[in-house]
Amino acid sequence: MAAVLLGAALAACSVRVGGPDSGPDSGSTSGPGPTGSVSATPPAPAASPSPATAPAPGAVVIRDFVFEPADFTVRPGAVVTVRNADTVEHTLTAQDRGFDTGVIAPGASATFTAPARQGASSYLCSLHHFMRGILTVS
Ligand SMILES: [Cu+2]
Repeated sequence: MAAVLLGAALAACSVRVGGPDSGPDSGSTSGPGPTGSVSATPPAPAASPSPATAPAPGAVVIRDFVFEPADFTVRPGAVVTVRNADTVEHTLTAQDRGFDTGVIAPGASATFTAPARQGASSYLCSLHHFMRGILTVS
């Protein structure tokens, strides 16, 4: 550690970036060395992807007879996960039957494949027709 600090201090001194307190030039630096203007900062690690704690885009949760979110957008042909967080069975079914999760048991999840064509599709729960939403493929 001390060698690293000394090397950094010497390098800073050689390029004349060091501050006025560059310390003695001998190798007997006692105590904390010069702290100012150490340009040898370690390279920052590559940006790591943030952990996906929130529901990923394309994930739908059914709760209290409501699709959350009811209106959402996915890529063409995306596989969308639907989780039933309710206490009764639900489905997520396109009105034109272009996609359908089938019956999802309480606490279970299912997937469907979004249409390959861009556009908006109305969907509902085939068991509770008042549950509605719009899937947009874009
Ligand atoms: Cu339902």
